[in-house]
Amino acid sequence: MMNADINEFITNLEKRTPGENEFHQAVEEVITSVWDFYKRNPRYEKAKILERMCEPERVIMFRVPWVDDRGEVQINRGYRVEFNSALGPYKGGLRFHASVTLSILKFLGFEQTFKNSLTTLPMGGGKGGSDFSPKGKTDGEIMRFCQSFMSELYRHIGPNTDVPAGDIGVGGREIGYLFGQYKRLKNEFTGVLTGKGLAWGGSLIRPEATGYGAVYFAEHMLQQIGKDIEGHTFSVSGFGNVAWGAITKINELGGQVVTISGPDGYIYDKEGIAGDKVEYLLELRATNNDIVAPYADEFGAEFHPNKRPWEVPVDIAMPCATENEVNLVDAKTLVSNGCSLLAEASNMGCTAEAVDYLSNKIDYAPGKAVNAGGVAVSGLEMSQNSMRINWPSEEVDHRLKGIMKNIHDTCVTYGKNGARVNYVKGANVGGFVKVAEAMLAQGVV
Ligand code: 2IT
Repeated sequence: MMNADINEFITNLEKRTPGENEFHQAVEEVITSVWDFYKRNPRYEKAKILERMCEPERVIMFRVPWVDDRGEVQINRGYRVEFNSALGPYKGGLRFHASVTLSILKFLGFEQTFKNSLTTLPMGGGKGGSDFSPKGKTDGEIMRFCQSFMSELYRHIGPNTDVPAGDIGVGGREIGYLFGQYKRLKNEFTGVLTGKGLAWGGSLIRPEATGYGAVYFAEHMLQQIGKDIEGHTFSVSGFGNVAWGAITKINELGGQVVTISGPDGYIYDKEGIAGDKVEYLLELRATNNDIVAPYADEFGAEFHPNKRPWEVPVDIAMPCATENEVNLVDAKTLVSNGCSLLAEASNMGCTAEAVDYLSNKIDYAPGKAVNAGGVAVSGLEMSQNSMRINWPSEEVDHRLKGIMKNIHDTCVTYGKNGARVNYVKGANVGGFVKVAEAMLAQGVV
């Protein structure tokens, strides 16, 4: 039940930001979690910390013109939402996908602020991207798009100002083209982007970090209730970078993954997705077709067109694709089929109704805690760039493990509820406190 004050806050937000539904959804979840804590600290309210947190410090929107392979002029829209710099330079990914709108990037930038705070590394929150769809584009088209995008973005970012990275549709190849154009325009070789190639400033474990970190987090959730990864079945959605990293680590720890998915439907592989099948995901992604169906032909698995993997009975679910990919019906199906834990590796992977249902029924943790390993290793990439050194993979993985444990501990500290942990409250309050204190200390800015 929403209390009247929260209702009023959200109504005001909706008036100021009409139509930004995903942003409203992300704000409502955080506000509801932190409200009691906020009210107990009148200093926060007096300084209007929540109102300020909900207004991005800066939003940049720009035209991205480019020429396709047929010589036709194409126009996309580029964005960078610089949400909150209380804890450090703006930090967060770039998403290239047809569904990108200001609302999507504001929800992501807002979430990123609390996520980055949870990592304990000095990073503010930001997000950017474009409605450009890499689907079906050639390498040359992607390069020209990235160059045009950076020709505007470069004046707003910098290693001490704003450090973008990848997200959906932006991987190593795109970061390379973006970095090349930044370097050319600025005549500076700096750590202005993360997710770089190993030979030119990237960090070991960054590609794996989001998925590995999510599985480390799920492992802590399981340990909290006296269980383990080993011997459990998992459903995973998506087939991109996050799914790949999660599946690799689940296999390593003795779990079995039986699903992946794409916009075209889902794969059910009863034998388990392991070995060569996991590496095949990288090939599938490199085709730029954004379909998962070819996996079924390649390995003789079931393909279920236009459906989501949540109807398959499993012990543990890990959404690794995109926002609102688990709705209330999916959540009920998962639980009635015996699923006892859902660790969200996608950002806001569950709808608000699904979150309400799941957090009362099973162990559920939100993306801002579960997937923070990705941006955490980006933070470590920034540190290595500043020191001009490269840590070995064991060092990075060791730090990643420590950070994920720490985030889990923070969730327990702020979310403990009898024998159980309310991970939504734990992550939101835990992320909020540091940002709020830093904002108070820095005055009305
Ligand atoms: O959602 C995320 O945390 C990311 N896409 C990674 C951001 C980053 O700066 O590495």
